[in-house]
Amino acid sequence: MQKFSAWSLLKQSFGGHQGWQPQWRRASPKPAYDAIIIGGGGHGLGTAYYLAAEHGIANVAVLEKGWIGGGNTGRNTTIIRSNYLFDESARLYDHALKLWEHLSQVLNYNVMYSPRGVMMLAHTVHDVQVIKRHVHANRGNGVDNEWLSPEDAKAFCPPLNIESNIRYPVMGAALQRRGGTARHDAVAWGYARAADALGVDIIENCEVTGFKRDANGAIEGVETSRGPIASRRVGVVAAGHTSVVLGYAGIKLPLESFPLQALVSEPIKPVVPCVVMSNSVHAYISQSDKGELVIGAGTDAYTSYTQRGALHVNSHTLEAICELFPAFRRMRMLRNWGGIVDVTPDRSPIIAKTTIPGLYVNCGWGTGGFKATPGSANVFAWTIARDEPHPINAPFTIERFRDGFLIDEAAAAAVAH
Ligand code: FAD
Ligand code: PYC
Repeated sequence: MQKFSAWSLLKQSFGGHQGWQPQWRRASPKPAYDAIIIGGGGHGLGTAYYLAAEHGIANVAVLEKGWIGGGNTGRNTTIIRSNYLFDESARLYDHALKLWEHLSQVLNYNVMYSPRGVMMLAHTVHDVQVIKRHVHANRGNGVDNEWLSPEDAKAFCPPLNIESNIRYPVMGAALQRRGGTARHDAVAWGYARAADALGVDIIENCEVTGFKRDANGAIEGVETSRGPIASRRVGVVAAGHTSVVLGYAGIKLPLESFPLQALVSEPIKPVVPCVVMSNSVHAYISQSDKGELVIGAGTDAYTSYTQRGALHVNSHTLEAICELFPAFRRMRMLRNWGGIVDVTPDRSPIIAKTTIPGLYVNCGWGTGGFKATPGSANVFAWTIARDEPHPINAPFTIERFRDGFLIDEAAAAAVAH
């Protein structure tokens, strides 16, 4: 493990990426690797890092069609929590949360994980019942979560409006204190730098366009915009585009891709001390270390690969935010953007072997995969290295959609995400 250095954290926080130049920007792919990872987001880079760090497989290439962290990893609103209902999900997301707690030290790179608390608001009797069910299930699984009265919620987040005369009055909230936020691009860069130091090749501007198979149908490499590259093990982690990539191998998955967007306000002094989420009004908010209010909504209603969403989705979100936080009515939007998320019918991910020997897939994180990054990468590396799932990702198969063993966070959702 690399040593934690307060000086390097300080340099990264205040001096960008000074002192470290990404060597891979000049790298060309080698003809063959022990493993290839398609997709240079946090999950893909993390997978390469854990393959090298925990399984001794360092002759790995991460192939990214654009630039690392340019997909959803660099577009999300960085909410981290593990308050999922089902045992399988709680195990997976809490595995990730435990890794978040030490990630800056392990990577010697400040990912700015900030456990400032994630509060989920209840506005109806149904919300109260569903959210309380989550609190009890979480506690039964050893995951922290607690129920707050409206007054306690306001004490935790003073700008919150708990007046009873608004459209969706706050009837209480669940609070996961270990939940919070992190700096998204630092997660990609931190894993990239650590993987690079262990010998992993990170190849940007390298789009995978097909697979090569041997006479038995097993994977023997990929076709790319920079030529063919050989490997007997290929992991696909191409959020939003998984169906396209696996389509090159003739595999169909139960996935749909949707735009999801977010926005930030002009920066202001610290005023929102935690993350506040509300499913009923489709809005959530936190404040970045730069001072911007970070605000997001649900997905658009139609499928698309456009990386931008419909304007009315933002308008509805902002109406809700202004009711819950009247003090923000006079704030201005600084910028907005979108990403493409791929969604399974039960809103749980797939982290699994495929029917093709040597081909593995990690997808279907929908609107909620940032929080899972370290845990997902960690168990996916295990799956690729050992050709069998880690006990934590064993339930997250493709076959569950055929056999009916769904992990139906969609039906159980206290939040849409
Ligand atoms: P990505 O970072 O998207 O990486 C996949 C990479 O694959 C991309 O860089 C892409 O260019 C590359 N790729 C695709 N096709 C190919 C190809 N053919 N060849 C080579 N490379 C290819 N999650 C949370 O937990 N909390 C949140 O608050 C949250 N907010 C969100 C807000 C928004 C607006 C969005 C869009 C998403 C949000 N998410 C959130 C979801 C989260 O961002 C994703 O689940 C997560 O980042 C996925 O990470 P990844 O590494 O799998 O994907
Ligand atoms: O998964 O917590 C989440 C989330 C919030 C916003 C988008 N995803």
